[in-house]
Formats: sequence, C-alpha cells, structure tokens
Amino acid sequence: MTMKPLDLFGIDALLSDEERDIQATVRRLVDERLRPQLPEWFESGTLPKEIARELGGLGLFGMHLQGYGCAGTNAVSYGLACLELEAGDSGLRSFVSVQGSLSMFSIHRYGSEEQKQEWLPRLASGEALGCFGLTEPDFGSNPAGMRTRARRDGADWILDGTKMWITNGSLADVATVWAQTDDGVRGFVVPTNTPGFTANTVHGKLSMRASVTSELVLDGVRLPVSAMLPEARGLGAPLSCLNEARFGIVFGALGAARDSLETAIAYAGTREVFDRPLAGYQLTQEKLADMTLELGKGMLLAIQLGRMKDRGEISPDQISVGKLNNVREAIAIARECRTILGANGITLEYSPLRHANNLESVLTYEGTSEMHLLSIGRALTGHAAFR
Ligand code: TGC
Ligand code: FAD
Repeated sequence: MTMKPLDLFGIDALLSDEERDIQATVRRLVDERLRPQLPEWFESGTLPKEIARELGGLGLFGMHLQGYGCAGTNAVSYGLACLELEAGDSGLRSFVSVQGSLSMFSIHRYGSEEQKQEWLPRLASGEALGCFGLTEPDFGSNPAGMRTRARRDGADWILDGTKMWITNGSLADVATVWAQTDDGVRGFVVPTNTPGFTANTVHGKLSMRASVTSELVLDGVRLPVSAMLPEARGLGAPLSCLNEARFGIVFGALGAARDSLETAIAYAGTREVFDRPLAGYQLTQEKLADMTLELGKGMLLAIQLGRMKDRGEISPDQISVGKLNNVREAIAIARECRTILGANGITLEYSPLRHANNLESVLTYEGTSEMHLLSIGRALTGHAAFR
C-alpha cells in the first residue's frame, strides 16, 4: 500500500470537518471543471473572464471577509481553497487572490459604506472583477517611490500615472489605484470605464500565462471626491492588503508543489527505465522523500500561520516567513519533479514545469524573496537594510 505525501504528516487530522469539506469542494471544481482546460489556457496565454461566475457561485471571492455577500470563512479555509486552486495553476489562485484579498479587501477594510454597497456584492458573486494597482514600471519592491499622482480640481480628483504588472487589469470593472497626494499615499476606487483609464495587456510572458497581466494608464482620470478610500492613509494601507494576498500564497504555492509531486510519483511508478519502474531506484526515492519532507513542513507552517491569523495574532513578518519559505520550496519541488519526468516533463501534458514557470512570478510578486529576507532580517536585528 502506498501513501499520499501529506498523509505522512497526518495533515488532515489538523483540519476541522468544515475545512476538509471546503478543500474537497474546491479540489473537485479544479479537477473536474478547470484542469482539463488549463494547458490550453496556458498555451494561448489567457484566462477567460467567464470562470468568475462559477468561482463566485462557490463563494471563493473574498471568502474570508464578512458581510456584503462574502462567505465569511476562517483563514485556514481560505488558505486551503488557495492551495487547491494553485494545484490547478497559479493563475487560478492569482485570479481569486487579487479579487478577494486585494480588490475586495481594500474596499472592505478602507472603503466608505457607499463604496462597499456598490462594489462588494458584485465582486463576491463574480458579476464584476477587480484589480489592484500598486506597482509602477520603476517602483515594484519600493512602492514608496510611486509617481502616480492624485490632485484636487474643485470637487474632483484627477489621477495621472502608470501602473505595471497588474493582474486582471484588462478584465477588471473596477481598479483600486494607489497614488501620491499632498496628504501622502491614498487609495482610489476607479471604475475602469472612466475616461482617461486604459488597460494594456502584457504579452510574451513565459510565466503565469493562464492569467491576464496589464499596464494601467491613468491620463487625467477625473473622479468624484467619493472615489477616495476614506480610511486608507499612508503606505501602510496598501501594504496591509498585501498581507492578505501573501497569506493566500503561503498555502497556494504548496498546491503547485503537491500537484507536481503527485504527478512525479505517478509517473515514476509506470515509467520503466533499465527494465524496471523508475520509482524503484534509490535516487528517485531520495528525491521523492526529500520533496515530501519540504511539502509537509511547509504545510505545517501554513496551518500554524492560519491558526495564528484566525486568532488575530499574526504579524506581517510572520507572513514573510511563510511566503519566503513556501514559495522557495515549492519552486524547488516543481523543478525537481520535472527531472523525474525526463523529456515528457517539458511538455504541457504534465504540470510540473508549468507550475515551476508560474512560481517564478510567485517568487517575485507580493514581495520578492529578497524583500522577505530583508523583512525577517529587520525583525531579527532591528536594522532595516532595504535602503
Ligand atoms: P516601511 O517604512 O517599512 O512601512 C511604511 C508603513 O507601512 C507599514 N507597513 C505595513 N503595514 C501592514 N502590513 C505590512 N506588511 C507592512 N509593511 C510596512 C509600516 O508600519 C509603516 O507604517 P507607518 O504608520 O509607520 O507609516 O516602508 P518601506 O518603504 O521601507 O518598505 C518596506 C517594504 C520593502 C517591506 C515594502 O515596501 C514592501 O513590502 N515592498 C514589496 C512590495 C510588494 O510586495 N508589492 C506587491 C504588489 S501587489 C502584487 O504583487 C499582486 S501579485 C498578484 C497576486 O497576489 O496574486
Ligand atoms: P524590482 O523591485 O525592480 O526588483 C528587481 C530585483 O532587485 C529583485 O530580485 C529584487 O528582489 C531586487 N531588489 C530590489 N530592491 C532590493 C534591495 N533593497 N536589496 C536587494 N535586492 C533588491 N503588482 C501590483 O501592484 N498588482 C498586481 O496585481 C500585480 N500582479 C503581478 C503579476 C505578475 C505575473 C507579476 C510578475 C507581477 C505582478 N505585480 C503586481 C508586480 C509585483 O508586485 C512586482 O513585480 C514586485 O513587487 C517586484 O517589483 P519589480 O518587478 O519592479 O522588481
């Protein structure tokens, strides 16, 4: 009898019945409805907007938020949903992360009642899509330098600037845009049909192909005073939204790793080399055992952070520990699994190289590994070494 990698850690016993049910539901959705089309979406470099209704119908958008049509689950359940989505493709998890943890969270946490009523129910159901514009062409790791500017003109705000690498930018109905003002960094809720707003899709990506990534151009975008997020003051506001998305990645990246490992174990069991199954060779078993250890340790870390988040006890530096470790180990696992698949592993028929390529983006976005190393270094020493 063989065991699944995570069974060796008894992970299921750490979850409640409800958490296991949510995980199983999302896994079924991914396996039955989405996985068959993922290679095609990855190859054609797209993700159809139409899947939003189905994901929204299952309560996956903003699922850890309360009210306004959101499911209101705990953080661990949200993490497990991210894991199952990313076991399909990081692009699916990103689609849900950006909608729930960045677009919806920014409005839920910092918006006026009017903004919440206008946007959250539609974003939760998937009727509308949102995006989150923080990064600029010259300011990614260091958003404090952003040049996008909002200035008052009578009763209105005028926004000018360019945001870059924005997930779902060309699909979105509403963008949360962060800009410098005379009062520091402020956030704005921008309907994407506002004159002066343009989204240009980025082409030629070698990573995260089943995801739409865009440049947002704001050229004299005129907005009413009510478009500003009233409660968001300073850079801490957008950075607090990142905590939510980074938390989802702590779990999500392990989905890509688990799927890679399960694919490699299955392949090694049937592939014969030198007249017997690849799985029976010691070098293969060493690879599989080492990867299982890292996957299981990452999962224990994710659940520990999830429980801390649910108790309201988690800090941004602790999320950095999870994001750094789990993405770094996930990409190493996906690459190692690809070696077990040999030449077959370079095709879209098998998932590990697609996952590894996607994880290059995950390593970079939501704070590069270097930014998380420096955050942990600052927590340990008290010295900020970013500048
Ligand atoms: P610093 O002086 O450290 O902080 C400025 C203010 O912000 C507060 N703060 C945070 N608050 C909540 N959560 C966090 N994680 C926070 N980090 C900092 C801080 O307390 C301070 O508040 P106050 O009241 O004292 O003013 O800022 P810094 O300019 O030195 O920057 C620090 C650094 C480098 C860690 C930060 O800039 C950073 O995290 N950079 C990485 C940027 C990043 O991750 N961008 C992601 C863009 S979104 C995205 O990638 C989406 S990908 C798609 C998907 O998610 O699927
Ligand atoms: P840079 O900041 O230019 O960094 C380049 C290299 O320099 C990195 O290795 C970095 O770690 C290193 N570096 C930087 N500063 C230091 C330092 N002080 N010390 C040592 N090394 C350093 N952004 C959004 O706002 N919204 C989105 O929806 C979004 N979606 C994305 C989707 C994809 C597919 C990708 C790839 C990116 C997305 N981003 C998004 C942008 C992402 O957050 C940035 O790419 C990321 O923050 C890094 O910024 P950068 O690419 O400008 O790299």
